[in-house]
Amino acid sequence: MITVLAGGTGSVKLVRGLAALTDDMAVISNVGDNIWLHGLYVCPDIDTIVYGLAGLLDEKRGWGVRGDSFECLAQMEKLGAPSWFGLGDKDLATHLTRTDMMKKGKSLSQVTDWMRSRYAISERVIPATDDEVVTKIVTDRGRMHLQEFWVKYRGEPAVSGVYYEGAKRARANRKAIDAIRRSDMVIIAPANPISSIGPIVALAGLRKELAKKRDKVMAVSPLIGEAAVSGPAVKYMKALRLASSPAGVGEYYSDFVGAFVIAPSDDNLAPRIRNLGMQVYKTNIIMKNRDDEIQLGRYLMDKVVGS
Ligand code: FO1
Repeated sequence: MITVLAGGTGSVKLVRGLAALTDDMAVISNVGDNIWLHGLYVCPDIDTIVYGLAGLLDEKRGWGVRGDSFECLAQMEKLGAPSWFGLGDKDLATHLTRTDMMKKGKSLSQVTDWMRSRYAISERVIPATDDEVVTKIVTDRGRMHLQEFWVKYRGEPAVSGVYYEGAKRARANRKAIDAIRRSDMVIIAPANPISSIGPIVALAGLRKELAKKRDKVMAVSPLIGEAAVSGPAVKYMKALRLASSPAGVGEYYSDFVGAFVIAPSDDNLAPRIRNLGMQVYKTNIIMKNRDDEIQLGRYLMDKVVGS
């Protein structure tokens, strides 16, 4: 069995590649970018993974439902409601139903499991916690929700810190802990280390469980050289005084990751990463199409079988 720790846009490609190769996979999803908007609970990373596995994802944007319209949002704008977050009409059906179910007492895990069955996905998608953990960005325009920083302000403000509100008192999802325990291998997807993986490993119960099987935990670098494959990873890493390179990501992961996969062009960083007590593997980590996704998935799976 394989467990993947995942964010959204960057992670879904690898999750899809692995899903094509195994029937026994659990995905532990980040919840730090979940946001209450218009009275609805929106869970971007969970939805990106579910839509991706269901073949519904808008591949160009990397979020939302393919072919969606934005009539409701346009009408809300006319009514003077905040419209900075692009909620599509079909996507709204997910948020409406989820919020209704949660208000009637279902947990986020139960709702996510329901989504998986409605969208006919066999992989388990497990929110890292059922409690609320919110990724907040400290900027020169004040502290704000990650979505405000990234979408409303287009990632423009200067960043001096990142923290996970609620993470200390949140309980790690029991199912996520069980999945890690039962797995032959845990893979950390090439996601933003600070805003996608950070909120997951900020949960003490999960971090402890990963550290216990560190030699079976393998991370794929989200960076090649100094450039983030997607998103504002470099900006967050600089704020946390981490080197904005695969070596910086390695440092951030070093207490719970035993093997790190980097691009061949980052070979020069391999000794620094090995010094952190990690094995280093080099292969193509850019996934431009389905073949690349499966190829990287197979490469990672072979490492476990071969070990
Ligand atoms: N990202 C944007 O850049 N602009 C949007 O308007 C936007 C809307 C949106 C709606 C639903 C959803 O699930 C994701 C959405 N995202 C949007 C992506 C999201 O902001 C982030 O990329 C993720 O939270 C990071 O993983």
